[in-house]
Amino acid sequence: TITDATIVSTSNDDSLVIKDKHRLSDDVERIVQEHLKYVSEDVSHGWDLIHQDGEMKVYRREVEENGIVVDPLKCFHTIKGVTGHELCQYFWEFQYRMDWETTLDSTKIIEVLDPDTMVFFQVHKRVWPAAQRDSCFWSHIRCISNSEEDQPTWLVVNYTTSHPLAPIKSPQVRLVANVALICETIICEPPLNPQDIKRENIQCKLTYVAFVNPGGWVPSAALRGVAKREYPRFLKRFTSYVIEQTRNKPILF
Ligand code: H15
Repeated sequence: TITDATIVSTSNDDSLVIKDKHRLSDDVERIVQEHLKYVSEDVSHGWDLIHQDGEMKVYRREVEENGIVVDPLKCFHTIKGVTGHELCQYFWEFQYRMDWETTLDSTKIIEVLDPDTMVFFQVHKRVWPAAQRDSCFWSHIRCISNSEEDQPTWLVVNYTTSHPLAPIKSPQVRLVANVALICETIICEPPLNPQDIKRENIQCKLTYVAFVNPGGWVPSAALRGVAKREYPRFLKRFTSYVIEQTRNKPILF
């Protein structure tokens, strides 16, 4: 029976999926919908292009809250030879994280809320002249079918939450974040038979957005310098990693 405690959605192959709700389901739903709305807002007003390298563009808006830098960040990239499902899977799955992350000392799963939603506790590398940071966030992966013909949109959202298994222990400071990776697969010059699609026929349009509050004062120039260096570095390293990992594997649509 389908009750208020279940969520009905469609999976990648359009079959119905029924999931039990959990204590954070409503939050997850709200934040996912916010990102889907926000992703198509353009960056022509108020955003500075802070880095460009080929297809990769990194924009930021300078914003401070009580003297703390909380600059929203929006990155666009197009990656040849991989799908949105593949990018999102490698970004979301715990087992690959330390292969591509260079800004972490550790990561662990502290709760599994449903097969697509985990709570992580991470300790970040101390990268600027300030106390070390940690983070606790739910991480959710989702496939959204737009129409019968189009490839689905895949996304991962990481959103700060509190958790009894992750108390804040000073002097460590907690980062507050709302981050999304949103991916759309494009089939170029599609062969007549879909079975014949090769990696050279696919590319993926990626949007990565991050709202990160450092959780305490950090010198503005230092923080902005770190962000300007580290986000492009992350995008480059992460996407190269996925290309490398998937090269000789069957395409995961
Ligand atoms: O998104 C990235 N990494 C994921 C998976 O590890 C976690 C991230 C997150 C960050 C903070 C809190 C919660 C979740 O979504 C890639 C992150 C690249 C980080 C580039 C570093 C920018 C440094 C300035 C921002 C503050 C520090 C954030 C690490």
